[in-house]
Amino acid sequence: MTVMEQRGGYRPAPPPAWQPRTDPAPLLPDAEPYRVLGTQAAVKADPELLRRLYAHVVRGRRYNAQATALTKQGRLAVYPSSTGQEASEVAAALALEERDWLFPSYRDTLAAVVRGVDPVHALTLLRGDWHTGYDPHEHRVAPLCTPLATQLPHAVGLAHAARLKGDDVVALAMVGDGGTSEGDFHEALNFAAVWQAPVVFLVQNNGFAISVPLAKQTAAPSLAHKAVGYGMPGRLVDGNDAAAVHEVLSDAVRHARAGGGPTLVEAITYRVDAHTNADDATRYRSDAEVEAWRAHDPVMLLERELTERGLLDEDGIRAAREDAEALAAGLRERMNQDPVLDPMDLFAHVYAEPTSQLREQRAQLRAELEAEHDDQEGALR
Ligand SMILES: Cc1ncc(C[n+]2csc(CCOP(=O)(O)OP(=O)(O)O)c2C)c(N)n1
Repeated sequence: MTVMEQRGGYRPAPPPAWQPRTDPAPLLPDAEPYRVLGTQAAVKADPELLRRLYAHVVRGRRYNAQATALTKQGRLAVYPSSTGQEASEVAAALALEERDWLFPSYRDTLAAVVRGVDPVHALTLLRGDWHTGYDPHEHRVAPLCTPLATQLPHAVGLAHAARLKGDDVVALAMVGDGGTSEGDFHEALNFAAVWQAPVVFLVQNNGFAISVPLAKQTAAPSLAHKAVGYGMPGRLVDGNDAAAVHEVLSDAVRHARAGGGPTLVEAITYRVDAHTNADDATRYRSDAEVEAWRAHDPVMLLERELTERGLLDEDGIRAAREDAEALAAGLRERMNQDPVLDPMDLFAHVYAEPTSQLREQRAQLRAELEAEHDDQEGALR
C-alpha cells in the first residue's frame, strides 16, 4: 500500500507561493575590501580631497601619541588610541555635511575633533572631569559612547525622527567589531532597515575587542555580510585607505539622504596601539602581526600616493607635521592646567527633572561640602 493510500488519498493544498521579499544579491558585499590608494581608482580621486585627508591623518596620528603621553603623565585617566585607524576616523567625519550627525564610540575622538569639537573638550570624558565635555548640538556630535553599541539605536532614533520632521539629516554611527555582538547592534540595524532610516553604520573592524579576536566574536563570512539579514546593503572597504573609506561612506550617506535607507560599512583596519593605556597587547598578539599592519599604514599610504603623483613634496610634508606639532603643543599646554571643578556638577544634565534620590544625594553632598568648607575656615582661624 502506498503512503497516499494509507492516508486515504488526502492531498494537502500546496503552500501559497513564496519568494524572497527582496533580491539579496545587490545587498551582498564585494569579495574584497574596496581600495583606492595605489590602484587605478586613485587617478580619479580629487587631489584636494587627498591633501585634506592627509593633513587630518597626520594631525590624528600626533593627537593619538600626545593623548597617550598625557595618560603616562597622569593628566588623562585613560585613552583608547586610534593609531592605525586614522584613515577611517578622518574619512568618517569628512563624509558628512555640517547638518548631519555623528554618533561616535569612546575610540572615535579623532572623528569628533575633525568635525570641529575642541581637542581638549573631546578628552574631558576620558579625563573623568565632567560629563561629555562638549555641547553635542554645537557640531552635531553625540557623546563619545562607552557602553558598547548603545550609540547605534540613538543614531537610528535621531535619523528616523529627522525624516518624520522632514529635516535633511543623515546620522553616521561608529562601532567596533566587538560591538556587533551586542543586542543594540541588532535592534538598531533592524529598526533602521524596517523604517528605511537615513543612517550609515560604520564598523571599524580592528581585529580585536580588547583581547578577543574576531574569530571568537563571529562565524559570519564578514561583518558586512550581516547587513543582508537586515535587508540593507553591506560594503567592505580597506579601512586604512582614507580615499576608499571616504568614497564608500560618501556613497552611503548620499544613498541615505536620497531616501534609500541604511547601509552597513565594514572597514578592515588594525589597532596598532594597545586597547587603552591600561592594556598590554603583547599578551594576546604577536609583534609580527603588528609589523605586517605597520607596512599598510594609513599615513604612509596617503603620503606615497600624493608624492608619487607630485601632489606633495618635502615642504608639504614638513608643513603637515608642523601643524600636527602645534596641535600637540596646544593639547599639552591646556591639559597641564588644573581644571576648576564643582563637585555639584555631578548632578547636572543627568535628568531633565532630577529624581527624588538624586535630589537627596545632591543635598547630602552639598551639606558635606559646606561642612568641609567650615572645617577649613575653622582651621585657618
Ligand atoms: C555593554 C558593554 N559591555 C562591555 C564593555 C567593556 N568593553 C569596553 S571596550 C570593549 C571591547 C570593544 O571592542 P570593539 O567593539 O571591537 O571596539 P574597539 O575597542 O576595538 O574599538 C569591551 C568589551 C562595555 N564598555 N560596554
